[in-house]
Amino acid sequence: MKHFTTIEEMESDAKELREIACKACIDTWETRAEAQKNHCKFGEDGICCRNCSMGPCRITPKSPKGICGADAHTIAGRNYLRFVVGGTAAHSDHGREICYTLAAADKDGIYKIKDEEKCIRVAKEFGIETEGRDIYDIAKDLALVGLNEYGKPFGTLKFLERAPQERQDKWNELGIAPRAVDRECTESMHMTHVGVMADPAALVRQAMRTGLADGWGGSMMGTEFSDIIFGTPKPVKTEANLAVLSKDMVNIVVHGHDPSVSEAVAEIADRKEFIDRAKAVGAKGINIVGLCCTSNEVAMRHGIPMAGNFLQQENAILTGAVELIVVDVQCIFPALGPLSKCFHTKMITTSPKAMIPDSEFVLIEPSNAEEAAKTIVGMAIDNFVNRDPDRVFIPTHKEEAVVGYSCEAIINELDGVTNSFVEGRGTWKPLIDAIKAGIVRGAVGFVGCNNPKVRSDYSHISMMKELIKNDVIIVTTGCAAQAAAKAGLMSKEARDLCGEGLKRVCKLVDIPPVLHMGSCVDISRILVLVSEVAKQWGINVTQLPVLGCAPEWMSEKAVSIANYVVASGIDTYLGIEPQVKGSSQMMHLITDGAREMVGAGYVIEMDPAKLCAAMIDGIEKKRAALNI
Ligand code: BF8
Ligand code: SF4
Repeated sequence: MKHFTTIEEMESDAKELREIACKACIDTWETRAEAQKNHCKFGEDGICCRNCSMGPCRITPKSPKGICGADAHTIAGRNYLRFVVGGTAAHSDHGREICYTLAAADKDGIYKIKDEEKCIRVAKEFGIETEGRDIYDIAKDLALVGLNEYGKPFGTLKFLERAPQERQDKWNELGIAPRAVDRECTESMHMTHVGVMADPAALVRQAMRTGLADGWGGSMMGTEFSDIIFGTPKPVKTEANLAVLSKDMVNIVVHGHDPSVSEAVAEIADRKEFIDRAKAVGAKGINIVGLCCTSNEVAMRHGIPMAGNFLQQENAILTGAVELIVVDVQCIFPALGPLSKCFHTKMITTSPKAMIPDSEFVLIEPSNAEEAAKTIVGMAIDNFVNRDPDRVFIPTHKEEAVVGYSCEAIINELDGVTNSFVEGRGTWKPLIDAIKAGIVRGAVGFVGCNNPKVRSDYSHISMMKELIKNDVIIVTTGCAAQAAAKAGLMSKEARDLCGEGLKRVCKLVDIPPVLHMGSCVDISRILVLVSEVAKQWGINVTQLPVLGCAPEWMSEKAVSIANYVVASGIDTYLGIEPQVKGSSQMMHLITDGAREMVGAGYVIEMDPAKLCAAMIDGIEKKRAALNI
């Protein structure tokens, strides 16, 4: 059997890079996490409130209420909702930027319409006239209707109609169908202001509503409109881990989330005049690699290699081989600025929303993207001569991966095995049949970040291996997806790690057992997948042997995601505790209480082996309830 990079090998690479940092007297997340050890207990338990200046108030047995009378349940509930708002705002504001990119798309510009069919399909869904119209006119109208989803005064979000009727009815019954994206964020901030909402159950309902505005609103627009502009992903080969950096090319790292930035940089770097410029300074060419979700975006559409996930961002610079790192928004360590100064690396920020000390700012927006990307790629090339070969250490581990499994791409692969029965074509029927027959026991949407509170990537990799061994197919996004890629789980050879049933299906359909569905906003693809499977199966989402899992999550976005996944009817298994432990009512509300409300809730377990066993058990229970 092929050797798959082990977690120990990855850790040994990281250790060598950390030693480089030590020698250069630079801190890294490991040293800072050590210095932050013994986190504030009130913060961890969610029972510190600083929502007004009578406080901060902390809940203890001696002082069970804040000055205003808010108790642990109210305070933990408010903090939880504010966490969700942060996540929804981030994802949705990314989605909003994509709307503006779509509005600016131009057949002669750097942003074109690459998927016209999808543009027309989504425009029709939004009630836009498409017959006989120029595709760019349709795109502009679609962008405007999309932007309106952020602040429309009446109605609920358009994409909610994609959900099964049972879910839509449930959301209406509970009063949690999100209206406009910005309205839910604003209302949540209002509710958590001093002297407003004090009922934890209502705070949890609003957390779901706000989360749903992310998943079925901002994120879904981010995904769909990105596909229209940059192309709907199709399976493509790539490589993952730090060894994708090149010792003899100009290395440019794209990091962040908004593909408008990375696509422009990648397109310019591919032009002959820039490749020639790179050769003129002694490099063999230009090597673009990605970090975090930006990496997922460009890997899915162009096969651009993935240098790593969240806790690997500093390691990329520590290789000493990066000429330039260009970032947009989200999950970018401020530490990268000072760190880049210790090497020849230039760090470029591009969004007025995310400026970082010790970096240079080059604004990228739709109107100047081409020129700005030229400037940035030019800066990287000019910086190649400043690389010190004696300070270069690029670890050797990397793995091949096949990425780019959008829903459209998976259906296309499934069609490959349904040639004989035409009625199944273009549907999820082959997957449903495989699950019903028990060849595939179920599916897990594996998502989320890295978190220094747990061994980096260990939960992702060990749990995914265990799940595929148990014939559970995995769809994954975000930093979890990159962990899988680094461990070789997105290679076709990973079939050898599967149980007999899943192995057979993967061979037949010609897919890896862990399917890369993109960045974190692309969890909206998983919502569509699960909804369509439920509809075509004729059962509710809550009945499907399908689970969500975020074993190493850390961001506000992750909690927003967890809320919409649960509210969409999918049990979600967390390996890091949400910060509400100080309230027994909140702990109930996000687990069994949520199950009573929406038919799904969290399962929280810090031990990855136990978490995984609970998931397999959860899948088998759902199967038993369906008599399959
Ligand atoms: O949005 S998985 S660390 S990179 S938050 Fe961030 Fe978490 Fe990674 Fe993408 Ni998602
Ligand atoms: Fe204290 Fe209440 Fe103000 Fe919070 S809102 S800081 S609990 S007084």
